[in-house]
Amino acid sequence: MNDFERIVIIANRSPFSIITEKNKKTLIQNSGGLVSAMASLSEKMIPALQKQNHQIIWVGNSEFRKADFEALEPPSKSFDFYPVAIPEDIYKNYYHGFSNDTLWPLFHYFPRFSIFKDSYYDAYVEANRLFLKQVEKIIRPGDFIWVHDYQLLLLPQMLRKKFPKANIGFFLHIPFPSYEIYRLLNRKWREELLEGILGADLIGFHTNDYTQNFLQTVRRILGNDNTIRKIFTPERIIKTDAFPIGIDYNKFFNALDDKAVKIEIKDIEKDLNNCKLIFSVDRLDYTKGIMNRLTGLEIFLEKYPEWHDKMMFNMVVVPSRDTIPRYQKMKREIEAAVGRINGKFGHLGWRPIIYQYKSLNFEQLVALYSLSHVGLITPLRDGMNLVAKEYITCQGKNVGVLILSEFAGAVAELGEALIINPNDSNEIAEAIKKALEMELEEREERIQKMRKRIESYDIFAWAEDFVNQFQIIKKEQSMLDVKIVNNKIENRIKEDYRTASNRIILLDYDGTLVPFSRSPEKALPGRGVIEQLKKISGDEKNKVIIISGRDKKFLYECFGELNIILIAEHGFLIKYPGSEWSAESEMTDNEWKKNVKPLIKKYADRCAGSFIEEKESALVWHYRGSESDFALVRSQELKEELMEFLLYHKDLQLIEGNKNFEIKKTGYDKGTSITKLFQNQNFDFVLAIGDDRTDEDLFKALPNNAYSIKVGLIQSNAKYNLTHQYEVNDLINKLIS
Ligand code: GDG
Repeated sequence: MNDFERIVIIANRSPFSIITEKNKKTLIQNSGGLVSAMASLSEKMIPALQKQNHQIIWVGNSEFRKADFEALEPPSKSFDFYPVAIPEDIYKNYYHGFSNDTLWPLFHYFPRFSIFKDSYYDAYVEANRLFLKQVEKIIRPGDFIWVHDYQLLLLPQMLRKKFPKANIGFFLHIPFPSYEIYRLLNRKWREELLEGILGADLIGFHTNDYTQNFLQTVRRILGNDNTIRKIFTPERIIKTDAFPIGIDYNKFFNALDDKAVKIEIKDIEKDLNNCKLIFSVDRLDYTKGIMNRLTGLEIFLEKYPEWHDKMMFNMVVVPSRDTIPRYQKMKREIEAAVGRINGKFGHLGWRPIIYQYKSLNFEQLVALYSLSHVGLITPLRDGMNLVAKEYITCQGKNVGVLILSEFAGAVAELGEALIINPNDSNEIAEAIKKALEMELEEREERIQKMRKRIESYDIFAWAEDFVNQFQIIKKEQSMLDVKIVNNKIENRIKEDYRTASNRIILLDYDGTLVPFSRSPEKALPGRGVIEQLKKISGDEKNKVIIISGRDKKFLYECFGELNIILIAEHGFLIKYPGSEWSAESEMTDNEWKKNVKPLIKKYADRCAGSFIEEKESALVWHYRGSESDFALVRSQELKEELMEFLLYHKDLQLIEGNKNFEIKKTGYDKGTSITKLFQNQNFDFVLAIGDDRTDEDLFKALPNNAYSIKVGLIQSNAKYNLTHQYEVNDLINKLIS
């Protein structure tokens, strides 16, 4: 973490609450996944940070002011806390509303619970703005800003707009759902939320599945492609990755030797009456599968009466959001089910379920983890589930068995648990029996394997991994920064242009002179482009060339009237002003098209929105107009078939363009076609601009003094990059003005 001056954590939750007891105010540390994780992290980091003069700053929501917190003794010196005050009416719609009644159910695959209300979203935007206002006052250059969770999805982009160079990481603690679920959000919201997240440089999720869901959703909603989990926006490369959050392993493991924990263990043991203990603890929430767990237990008790009097299920439900009617209803249902099951199977000396609606202190929690023979964790969806990891870590002499839902993110790392589908009550019942009856040797083996993993990727390794990956992506971004045409480079180009007397300017068409369009015939040069081309080609010191993959008809219709050299079909055809078209190489054999066309046609027919373009020298399959994911699959299939075909046709080549595949003869390209132009010519200013892969041949063929510019932030043979297509027109205008 050495490269950053300070870490600024931004999360809705504040690490502390102020409570008043007997007229005395005290500061307590809040519970919950994120606060536990970050508190452990900062506690471990504090000595090092202080030595290096570094700090952890936490910005979170609270109704109290900073001075109120400073007046009280903090439970830990982990954080320098800056509260964000959110007026009550906004908070209600932002937190209980959009965060917990729209996003939370939707992201946990409960779309029917999601409420879509404009007033919720408006408050969400406002609350994110209030966070921005507080952060603005605190941050300094060099800070690492780490935004957390679903309450602040808009904040990364808000920060980016104000501080384009800021170091911004984002981590989502809940699942990122599939595209089909995410798209249920109103169009405006779903776009703005994704753009909000994309303000970060590094975006972390718990699992690879959530990462893939996010990448697919971004591609389908915003149209940004990705490769190896990197998203390319015009401005930046953004990295996404899986960082399965860990726990403070040593804190839990060492607690087993803690005196207070041992006392708790003795106390609980007394109450167990030699029964085997099944344990669960979770916040009151419909995602946690509490009712499913009870149904599974009921079946177990029905099917296996031999276990009556020999087991006990201690189910701790931690109060949460219980002012919301849905949660109140769920609580009543849970309590009714517990009463019914106890009534059905229990007797004076034994009840199968010990239900507690309260939170436990740390010692009680560890004691229960360590004493229980079975940890029963059955969420219907859970981002990660730290309880599962804590349970494994705290296995003492009993060596328990973890039963874990396949819908918890933790399952990706805890494959040795008994994995169940929480919707399958019979499976839960069987898993309980299996767990209770499992031999010690097998239990030990399973626990050891999982424990090792939890130990080596603990909360600190998680944070370090995130920060390391952050530094890597920042380096990658800065390598591109160096190449972006900034003011200094632009002035140099302008100055060299001004003083030169024999200039050559080579311009690609689609994606360079004009933006892409869904149908190529609609991507026509506007009046502005024609005017600037007229001007630049009207200067007798200039030789202007449009070098494109387009066919000769299109180029002639657009530019035939201008004093411009036209190169069509990626260098196959060339036309000087006032002359006819001539082919760069002989194209006597067009037989190959007869074989390739039916092959491509098959894919054009099977992929709605795609079509074939036939050029003199080439066949092109365009799929920009198709649904992107489907087209990706079809394009990979077509590629495979074409590659096989090309194995036997060495005179042909496949060019993967921007949303198109082109099959053409080998032996000429944009590079070869311009070599003639440079023969016996001594240009004192060379400028070439292009965005496509075919422009790479052009860039390679240029003399050393050339200014070659790639449009888009992609690695290239060009010397420089421009971020957006419209900047090409701006640059040309600057040269001619
Ligand atoms: C969100 C995501 C993700 C619970 N009851 C007591 C208590 N706890 C502590 C546990 C654990 C934490 O709270 C709960 O963490 P979870 O991960 O199970 O669940 P969420 O609060 O929903 O957290 C979740 C997490 O963020 C981290 O990214 O894993 O998927 O939903 O640490 O020990 N602690 C004490 N008494 C209790 O009664 N002392």
